[in-house]
Amino acid sequence: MVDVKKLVKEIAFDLGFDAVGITLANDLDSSNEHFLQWRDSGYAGDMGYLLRDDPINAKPRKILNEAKSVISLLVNYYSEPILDPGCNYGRVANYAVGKDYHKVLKKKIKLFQERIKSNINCDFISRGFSDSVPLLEKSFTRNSGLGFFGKHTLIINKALGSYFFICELISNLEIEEINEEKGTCGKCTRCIDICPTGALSAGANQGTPILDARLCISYLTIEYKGIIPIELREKMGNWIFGCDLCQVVCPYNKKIKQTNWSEFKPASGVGHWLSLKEILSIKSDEEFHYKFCHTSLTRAKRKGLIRNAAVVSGNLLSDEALPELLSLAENEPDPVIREHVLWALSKYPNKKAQQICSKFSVSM
Ligand code: B12
Ligand code: SF4
Ligand code: SF4
Repeated sequence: MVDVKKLVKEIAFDLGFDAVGITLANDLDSSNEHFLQWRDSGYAGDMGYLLRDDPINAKPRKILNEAKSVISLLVNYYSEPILDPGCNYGRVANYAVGKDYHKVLKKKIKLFQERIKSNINCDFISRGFSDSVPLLEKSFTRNSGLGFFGKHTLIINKALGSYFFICELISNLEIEEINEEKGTCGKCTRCIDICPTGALSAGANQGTPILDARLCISYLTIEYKGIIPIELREKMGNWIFGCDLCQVVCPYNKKIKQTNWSEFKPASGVGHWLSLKEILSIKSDEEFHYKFCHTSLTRAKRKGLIRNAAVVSGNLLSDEALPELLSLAENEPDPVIREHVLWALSKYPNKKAQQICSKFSVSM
């Protein structure tokens, strides 16, 4: 008789996953309720996939009818950022410095499914994914014994910290649960205190942590497609894609190991810093696609990334970016890009920048 739990763990570690946990495929009613309250408060912004009428959320059997268990797999993506190269560069969040994790992990999960199937003598049915269906992945991960919710709303694992991706495998395997990992933030509030936009708060519901996505730099720079509210632009600082500040200050991330996954190392993707000048000079969607199609930056598209680069340039007063901003102000037809470019130029104490701003009636 095969020890399924042992087998699943062995295969997972053999494929390079950094941690594995198991929970039953039951509906998570209290998490679902919390989610619905959260989005009804408007905190989901305009992330359409979270606003559907009957979300999958906490119901694994909506994804796989025969579901008996949910296996959570963690993938450490952390790489130490090199020193800040200065005012001509925008910072990329750690999860996005290497290859696009959706693509890399999809292949890995498929291998995981195939290996389990070939090792057990029963019908094995499963669905696997990472961040591609609207299931409350963090709640299932917490229940599978892999960590606890930190006040930054991410899952913290005592060995890995919080810089990891979560993958889920929902299947008809009947496996015993792994006990919940106990842990807590205690009195610490560093992430709430450091967040430049005030996106984090200890919610009213038993102190359940709340993130207002509309204020989160990660949402604004990756998911949000429109005009970034003026009062939030300076608070973005040098973040051009995503934000890690609430993780950088977390004591659970102080002694973590760098990733073993070559795909997620900076050399496989764009790295931790992007030249503002290079981003602002991308002329077409094709050029953008050619440069970034293997990375997570595709989510922002050319328009979003140039918009973000303009804001960061205005915040850092990048000298290298100035000629590109001037050229965009004269020639770029997209109204969202133009709005942010003119805002950035209004920050420069430079004659040409001021002339362009008065030409387009922007107050300095
Ligand atoms: C939408 C989304 C975002 C949004 C909103 C984030 C958020 N915190 O909700 C934005 C764009 C802002 C975002 C940002 C980031 N994201 Co994101 N995101 C998601 C996504 C797709 C859905 C999350 C969701 O449903 N949010 C809605 C809220 C209400 O749900 P929740 O956070 O799970 O809240 C639960 C808890 O509050 C819990 N709970 C906790 N305590 C208690 C106590 C009680 C009593 C109760 C009842 C409930 C409860 O109940 C709620 C419901 O489950 C998930 C993937 C997925 N399918 O799950 C990735 C995911 C959460 N993101 C991830 C990452 C890596 C990031 C970033 C770090 C990327 C970056 N560097 O820029 C940032 C981190 C920002 C932050 N501090 O959270 C990882 C997190 C891994 C981890 N360690 O936890 C995930 C899991 C993707 C993945 N598969 O790896 N993200
Ligand atoms: S990712 Fe940045 S903006 Fe979002 S909650 Fe964390 S510190 Fe705040
Ligand atoms: S910084 Fe402190 S409060 Fe925030 S998640 Fe880490 S331990 Fe918890």
